[in-house]
Amino acid sequence: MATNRTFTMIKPDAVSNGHIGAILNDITSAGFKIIALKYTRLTNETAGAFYAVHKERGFFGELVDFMSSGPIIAAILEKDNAIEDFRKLIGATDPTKAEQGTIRNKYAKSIEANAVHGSDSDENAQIEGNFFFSGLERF
Ligand code: FUP
Repeated sequence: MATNRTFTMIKPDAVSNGHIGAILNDITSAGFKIIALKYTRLTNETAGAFYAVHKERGFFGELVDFMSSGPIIAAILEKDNAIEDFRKLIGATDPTKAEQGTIRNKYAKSIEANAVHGSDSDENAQIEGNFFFSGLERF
C-alpha cells in the first residue's frame, strides 16, 4: 500500500542560487506538509553512501562531488499519494525534458544540478528519510 510520505533535498545549485524559499513555497502550495526539515551539508563520503545505488554509473563521481559542493536542505513531506505527486511537481530528471511549471523546469540548470531530489518509492523514501532524520515516530 502507498504511504503518504516522501523525502526531498534542495540540492547545492538551488541553495546557492537563492531558491530555497521559492521551492519550499511551491512544495507547500502544492499541498505537502513539512514533517522534518534540515539545512546541512553532505561530505563526499555521505553523498557516496546516499547515492550508493548509482555507484557503477559513469556519472557517480561527479554526482558525489556536486552533492557535497555546498549546503542542502533535506526534508520529509506528507501528502496523499506523496511519491507520485511529488515527482510530478518536480518534473523529469533532465530539466530540458521537465514539464513547464515544474520545479526542475523553473530552477534546474542541468541533469546533474537539477535543483531537487524526490524519492522514487515508499521503500526509498523511508531509507532516505532515515539517512537524515531520527525520532520520526514522534511526528
Ligand atoms: P531522479 O530519480 O529524478 O532524481 O533521477 P535518478 O535517480 O535517475 O538520478 C539521480 C541523480 O543522478 C539525479 F538527480 C542527477 C544524477 N544524474 C546525473 O548526474 N546524470 C545522469 O545521466 C542521470 C542522473
